[in-house]
Amino acid sequence: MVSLHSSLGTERKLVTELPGPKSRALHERRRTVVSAGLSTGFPVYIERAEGAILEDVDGNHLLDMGSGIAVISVGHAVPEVVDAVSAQVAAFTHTCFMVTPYESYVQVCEELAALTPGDFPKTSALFNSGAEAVENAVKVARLATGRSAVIVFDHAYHGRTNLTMALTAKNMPYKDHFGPFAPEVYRVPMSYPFLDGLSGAEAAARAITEIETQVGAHNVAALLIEPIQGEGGFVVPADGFLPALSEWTTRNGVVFIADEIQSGFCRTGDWFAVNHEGVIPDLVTTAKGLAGGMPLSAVTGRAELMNAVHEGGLGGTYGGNPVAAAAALATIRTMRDRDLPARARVLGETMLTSLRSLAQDVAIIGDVRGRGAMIAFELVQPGTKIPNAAAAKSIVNYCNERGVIALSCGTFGNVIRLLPPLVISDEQLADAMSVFASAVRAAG
Ligand code: PLZ
Repeated sequence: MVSLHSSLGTERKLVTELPGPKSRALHERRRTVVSAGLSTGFPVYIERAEGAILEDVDGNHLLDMGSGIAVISVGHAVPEVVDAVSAQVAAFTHTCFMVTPYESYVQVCEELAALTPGDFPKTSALFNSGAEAVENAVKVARLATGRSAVIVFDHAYHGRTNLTMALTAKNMPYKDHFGPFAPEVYRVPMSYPFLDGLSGAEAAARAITEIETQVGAHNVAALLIEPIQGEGGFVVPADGFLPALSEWTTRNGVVFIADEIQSGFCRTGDWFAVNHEGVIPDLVTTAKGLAGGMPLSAVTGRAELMNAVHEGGLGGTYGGNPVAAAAALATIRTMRDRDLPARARVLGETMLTSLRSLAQDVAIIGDVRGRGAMIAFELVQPGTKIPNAAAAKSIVNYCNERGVIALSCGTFGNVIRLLPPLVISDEQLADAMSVFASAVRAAG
């Protein structure tokens, strides 16, 4: 039984090699009962966590630089969320909002309406996973416009369900042999400044020309985009790209859907990544950071679109579950009280400064980019832009084996992303950055 009261401390601390003997035994046990279709970034089995520290079953304390893929922005086991969730579990865990509703669902929707950009009436519907939110945003856009085509981008990631696999760009591991995929999905080029060298306006014109010539604006229900791409490689589009697309959608009656599932909720130093360029989406999908680790997602947007759906057209057994809703309310309160957007900006400056100085000494870092606490570096063959996935793999392994949980991403698997909990301390971040630096030097 895990003690709920003793603190884990704040430092990385290794007491066995990683993975330790108990983790190795668990990993062996899993083989007989867990589908081989699930990958494992690093097979250390976790027993407890606090702030930015993970404690594994062997008693090692690891520093979390991935936040469970951008979920634990408020930190692990933060008291505000623990208390809210515990109280809600004791009160009631489920009724189904479609059967007998409860206030916390309404409160989450009030928060979403207030926090998402745009000064107009907004309504929301709550779901469980990011993929489910994206699917529902597309349902709403199709119904509201009476059109069927959906525009997505190179390097996009939107989920693993049938429709969202179609929306996702990368074949392996997400799509291979899982087709046939949903129709009426059209992919156009993304703005990827490091690789295409185009301005935002040029990249937008390239995408818009493809849409108009290959699909026809009047057939397009929605344009769906991650304002900063996540799985695809932390691709930050050139300035002006998102505003130009947004303006084009408005002119053509196309629903602009911002997928803020990875970039939203303070991650980029603002509540949403679109805020940096003043872009106002018609619909926003959120999940991950929204509920401090509980499964919750949302579609939020213009009331006239969201309310165009016939009664009963949106829903699900668990969507907006009361425990997840309580977690979201506590998470949002914590983000506000601790001004986590500001903290994300500070963390981002520290990470960028450290990575940029490293990039001057090593030839394998081709690009350093990101915003707020969503930072990445892209690894290349020295002197070229040819992807270097082997270097990324060796950097991730080096960090993991030293107790710093690191994640890669990118269509070519050659990008390392840094996604610390926003409550990580300066000392913890300095420790993590020094391990990343040694890892890069070893790989270079
Ligand atoms: N949209 C922008 O980042 C989830 C995927 C991990 P779900 N990203 C992590 C994996 O390999 O499955 C994501 C995202 C963006 C949608 C999703 C999908 O969110 O909660 O995983 O369904």
